[in-house]
Amino acid sequence: MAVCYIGLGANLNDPEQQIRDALVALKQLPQTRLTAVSSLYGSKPLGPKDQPDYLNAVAQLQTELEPLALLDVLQAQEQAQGRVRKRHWGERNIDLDMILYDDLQLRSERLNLPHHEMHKRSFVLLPLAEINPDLTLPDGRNVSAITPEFDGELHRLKPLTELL
Ligand code: A4P
Ligand code: MG
Repeated sequence: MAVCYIGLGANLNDPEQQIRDALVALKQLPQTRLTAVSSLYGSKPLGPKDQPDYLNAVAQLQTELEPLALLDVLQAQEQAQGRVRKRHWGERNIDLDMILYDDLQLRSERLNLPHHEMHKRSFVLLPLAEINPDLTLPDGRNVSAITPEFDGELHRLKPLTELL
């Protein structure tokens, strides 16, 4: 069983419902258990500013799916929720990014692990720290030690634990 963290982001077509639908889908994945889910957070868009604010959350999975098989199901779920790829870092119904897969390090065309931007993103780090404050990041730092740098960038809106 691998422990894996998934970042969820949405800023179109009822973003809260998009995040909830994606979490329900994660819960139903084969050979996988949804073991923790962060609160729902609001954030300003990273990238183009002429797009709506985002809702973000992070989920923790235990899975027997291999990394590329997990990426396949995440991308299928993005498609199922009507994601249309418009522009880099642009608006979307749902974005499902694999943040960490155990401590696997992988660089390939389809999949980079850990997610290359994770250590710069408040909407990844703060929900991660909420789920697992003792987590050690790939650069060796403790997630809780760096989240204060991002205070104020993210608004905690409500728990999602009823989806567990
Ligand atoms: N890919 C490689 N590694 C991974 C991984 N670890 N997890 C490949 C998921 N996918 C991975 O992704 C492009 C390609 O990355 C995929 O084909 C996959 O094989 P994409 O999701 O189709 O395209 P994208 O999302 O436009 O590009 P990118 O670079 O993934 O953008 P991000 O990093 O996902 O950022 N602002 C706020 N506040 N909150 C957000 O959630 N999200 C984004 C998107 C921009 N601004 C945001 C937010
Ligand atoms: Mg993405």
